[in-house]
Amino acid sequence: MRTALLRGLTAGLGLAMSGLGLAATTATPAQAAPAKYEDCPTGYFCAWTNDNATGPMLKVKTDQPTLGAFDNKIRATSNRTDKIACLYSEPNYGYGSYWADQPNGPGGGSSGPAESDKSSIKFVLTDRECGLNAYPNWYSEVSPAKAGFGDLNNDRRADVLVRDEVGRLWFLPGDGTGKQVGTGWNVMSTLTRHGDFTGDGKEDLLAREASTGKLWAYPGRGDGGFDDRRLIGASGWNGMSLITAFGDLTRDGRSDLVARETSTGKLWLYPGTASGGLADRILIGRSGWGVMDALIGSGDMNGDGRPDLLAREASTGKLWLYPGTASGGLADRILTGRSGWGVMGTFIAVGDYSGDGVNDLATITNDKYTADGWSSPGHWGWLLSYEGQGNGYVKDHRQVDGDWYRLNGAF
Ligand SMILES: [Ca+2]
Ligand SMILES: [Ca+2]
Ligand SMILES: [Ca+2]
Ligand SMILES: [Ca+2]
Repeated sequence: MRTALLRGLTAGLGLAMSGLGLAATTATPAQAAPAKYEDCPTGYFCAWTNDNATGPMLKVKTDQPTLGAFDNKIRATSNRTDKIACLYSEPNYGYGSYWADQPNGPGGGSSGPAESDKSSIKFVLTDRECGLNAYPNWYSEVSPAKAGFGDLNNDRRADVLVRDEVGRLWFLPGDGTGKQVGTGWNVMSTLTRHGDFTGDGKEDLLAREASTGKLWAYPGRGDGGFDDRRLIGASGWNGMSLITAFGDLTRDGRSDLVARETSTGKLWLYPGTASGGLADRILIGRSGWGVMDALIGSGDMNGDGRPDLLAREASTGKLWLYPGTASGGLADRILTGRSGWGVMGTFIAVGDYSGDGVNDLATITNDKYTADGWSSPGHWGWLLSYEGQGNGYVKDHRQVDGDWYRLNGAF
């Protein structure tokens, strides 16, 4: 089945505002597949010069910067590869418009005039890659001091990990580039990082495996990549609905973990230990945490040197700050974000990215967001910057980039 350029049809804003000016082409309804579509063998992308898979057939499985006799002649396609075929209106993958043609089953395909301006074909793993990099652009400034978290490669620049829709993990060092550091991460239902758990001074990644409820530590190598994982939680972690690496609340130099228990609404602290594991848990929130739908290990936000916890209240969209205390608990909360935080799909807490030494917050919007200057919601995938003020509050948001869409999380 052909899928229209989703961005162009449903959200267009991001690309339009970044000047690419995509025009969505009109989709034709799926048609019953005539037998000719079945001429396309498994592993190939096929195209025909006439509707309904008739006429001469193009059969390819590698990128085609030009289409020769098929240039501007394609009227029907069947994608029997296991990749998305990007069909561009210009040669060399240039476009005024493009289709992201999803893989078809045997005999599947689509046809119509919408295909007829296509001049090049590229095969990719995710929809994003028809028009963008697999990863979004992340920029950060050098911070005056090491923060101890949010910096996998220890260069004092806050970095971000992004998981794409096929489970590849990308390391974004903060200069707009990205490096692939893993595959297969879609088996994890939680990814979180905040500082060093293994004791080598390098930040690590923690992950909960969806099928087993096991909690794994992936020791950071100090370059954005990870060494072989270690089991730090043998079972039971599927009973937790929110898990976030938090920073060192117990003041022993090791990062700790907090988790909200689904059945009780209790908040537990799991202290990191000298051997790189987790000690017996400590109850730090007796009740009431069930109303929260996001926990964010933001680091110290109120300037007392102790890590703090941000939590979003689901029903109100309020953002609360729970200051970490000297005794390893949480003090009375303050309302740091009055309302409106319900439009955030993802929170990114990687410390100071603005370069002033004060920890910041970033978010990626969900489809309830209304972008500045627009009247109706639906602008998902915007990166918003909330610079910290150092007193527990953040500055007004800045709309940074509309191309943080079609990802499977940022950490
Ligand atoms: Ca860094
Ligand atoms: Ca480490
Ligand atoms: Ca604090
Ligand atoms: Ca800052």
